[in-house]
Amino acid sequence: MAYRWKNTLTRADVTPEAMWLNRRQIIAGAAGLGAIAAAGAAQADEGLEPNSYEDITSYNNFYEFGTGKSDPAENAGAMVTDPWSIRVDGLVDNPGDYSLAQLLDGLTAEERIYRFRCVEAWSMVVPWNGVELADILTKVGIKPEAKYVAFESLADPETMIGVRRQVIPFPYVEGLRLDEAMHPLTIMATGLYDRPMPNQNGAPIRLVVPWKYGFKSIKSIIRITLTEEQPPATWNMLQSREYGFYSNVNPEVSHPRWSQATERRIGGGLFNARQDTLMFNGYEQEVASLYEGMDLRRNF
Ligand SMILES: Nc1nc2c(c(=O)[nH]1)N[C@H]1C(S)=C(S)[C@@H](COP(=O)(O)O)O[C@H]1N2
Ligand SMILES: [Mo]
Repeated sequence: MAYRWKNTLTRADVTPEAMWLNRRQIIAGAAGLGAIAAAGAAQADEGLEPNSYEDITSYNNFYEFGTGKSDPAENAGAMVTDPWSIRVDGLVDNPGDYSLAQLLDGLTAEERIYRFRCVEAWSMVVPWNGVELADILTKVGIKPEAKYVAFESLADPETMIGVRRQVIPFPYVEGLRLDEAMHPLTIMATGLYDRPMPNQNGAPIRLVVPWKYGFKSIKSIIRITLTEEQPPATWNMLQSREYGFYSNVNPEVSHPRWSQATERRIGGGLFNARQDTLMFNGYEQEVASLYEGMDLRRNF
């Protein structure tokens, strides 16, 4: 795939956080002081070099289409993503079945270049396009009792070979605490590289939570529910000893079967040395305060 950036990539392009943090700061006033520091940190970043479109769309986890890394690219073409309807229910003011266009109406997608770290210890850098989940949630109206957000993926045996074979229980479900869901880094992505989201990456809309292991970033979402109780999450249900509800990227907390201290950057080439995994995947300044007072070994 020969897709290239339309423009030359500058340092400003690879630090979009700086821009939105600035915007938020203006809106949030004093609450944004930490955000300014975070924007500074983002600018001092190594200058994130996005993986190629080919890497991002050919090496995937999407068990609805099989467990192999190339299965989603091979099989996800069968999924019908238009029309697409999303049920919004639970502790919201405006529940209902929304078309994708209705849900996104009035919101403008922006680019976010994020590190993406799978619990399997590989990583990529992805130039997503999407909207902040907070903007969607604010639009549908959050009731004061809401404490969590639950998500559910499409599970269609007709078009999804992994669902037919029941490789794991479906539908795939995930959840976030409300403050995590409302964090400005958390987006609902509808595209990447300024193209519509490829099916294998979770078309037409998927969650991206860059400081958490990749499995939290649930794909092809058909339902969003605000709840008072912590919702179930697929990998946590399957192996709670290995996959916690929080699953924040943490180089100091090993998976029971492997270290999380380093990672392999996909597309790094033959001589690509493993690189150090960063606390909260490099977003520590932005998100650490969400977990103040929590034991990150117990709440892994
Ligand atoms: N519905 C659904 N969402 C999912 C998965 C899945 O199997 N089904 N896999 C997760 C895992 S383990 C990872 S690492 C990421 C992979 O996203 P990518 O293929 O866009 O890199 O999607 C996550 N979201
Ligand atoms: Mo993953």
